[in-house]
Amino acid sequence: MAQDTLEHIAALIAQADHIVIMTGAGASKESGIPTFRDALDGLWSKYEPGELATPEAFEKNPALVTQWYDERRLSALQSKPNAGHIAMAKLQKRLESQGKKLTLITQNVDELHQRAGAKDVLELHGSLITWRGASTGEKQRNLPEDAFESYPPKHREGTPQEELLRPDVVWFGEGLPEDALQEATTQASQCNLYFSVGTSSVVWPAAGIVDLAIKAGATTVEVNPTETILSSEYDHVLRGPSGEIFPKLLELAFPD
Ligand code: BV8
Repeated sequence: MAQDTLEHIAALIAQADHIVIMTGAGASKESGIPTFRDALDGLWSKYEPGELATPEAFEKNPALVTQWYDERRLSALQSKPNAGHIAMAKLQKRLESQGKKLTLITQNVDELHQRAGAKDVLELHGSLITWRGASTGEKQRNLPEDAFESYPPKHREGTPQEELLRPDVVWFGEGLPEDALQEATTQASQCNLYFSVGTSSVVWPAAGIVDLAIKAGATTVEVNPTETILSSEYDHVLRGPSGEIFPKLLELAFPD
C-alpha cells in the first residue's frame, strides 16, 4: 500500500460525518510510555504477557503483578498527553461543533486521551488509574500519588472486609467491559471514516473492530510508523508517528 498524502486524508476528514479512531500503545509512545511489542523497549520485550497480564499471574504472585502495574500507573500519571492526543481531541471538538461525530476507542489504559480533552473515550482494556477490589470489584480512584506502601495493596485497609486491590485493566483471558465493547462495535458499524492509530492489531477482539467499519463501507486509514499484520486491510496508510501526523491532519482539514 503506497504511502498516502496527508492532504488526501485531510480532505476525507473534512468531508466525513462520523469518524472512528481506534488507538493502541503507539499513540502514547511520544508521551514517553513504552508500547508492548516494540522490539527494543516494549514492555513485553522484558516480560512475557502471561507472567504479568493475566488473572493467573495475579493469583500466583500478587505482589509482583501489582508492583509492576503500580509503576505503570505512576508513569502514566507523570506523563503528559502528546501532540497526537491533543490533535485528536481538537478534531473531535471541531467535528462536534459542525454537528458531526468523532468516536475515540482506545486499547490504552493511561487515560491520556481524556487528559487531552477527548470526551466519551471508550476504554476497551480498562484503566491503570482506577483499581478495584479483587473480589468485590469495588472501584477506587483516590489512590496515592506516589507508590503504594506495600504490595499487594489492600482495599479498605484495616476494615474487616479487607481484600486485595488490582488494577482495573482487562487481563488476557478476561472479557472486555461489555458496555465499552458494545458501543465500540456500534460506532464502528456506523462510521464512514475509520483510523487505526498506533496498534499492532494483534490483540482480539479489539483488532477485529476494523472489520465492522469495512463491512459498513467506511474508508479505512492506518497510522503507524511500521507495517502491521493488518496493513493490507486498510484503504490508506500514513507511515509515521501519530504525534506528528495528527496535528498536520488537523491543520490541513480545518486550516482556519
Ligand atoms: C478475551 C491491558 C475472552 C492490560 C491488554 C482471537 C484470536 C486470537 C487470540 C484471541 C482471540 N480472542 C481472544 C484471544 C486471546 C487474547 C489475544 O488477543 N491474544 C493475542 C495476544 C493473540 N485476547 C484476550 O485474552 C482478550 N480477552 O478475548 O477474553 C473472554 C470473553 C468473555 C469472557 C471471558 C473471556 C483480552 C485482551 C486484552 C488484554 N489486555 N492490556 C495491560 O495493559 O497490561 S492487551 C495489550 O495489548 C494492551 O492493552 C495494548 O493496548 C494491546 C494491544 O497492543 P498495542 O496497543 O497494539 O501495542 P503494541 O506494542 O502491540 O503496538 C504498538 C504499535 O504502535 C506498533 O505497531 C508500533 O509500530 C506503533 N507505534 C510505535 N510508535 C508509534 C506508533 N504508532 C504511532 N505513533 C508512534 N509514535
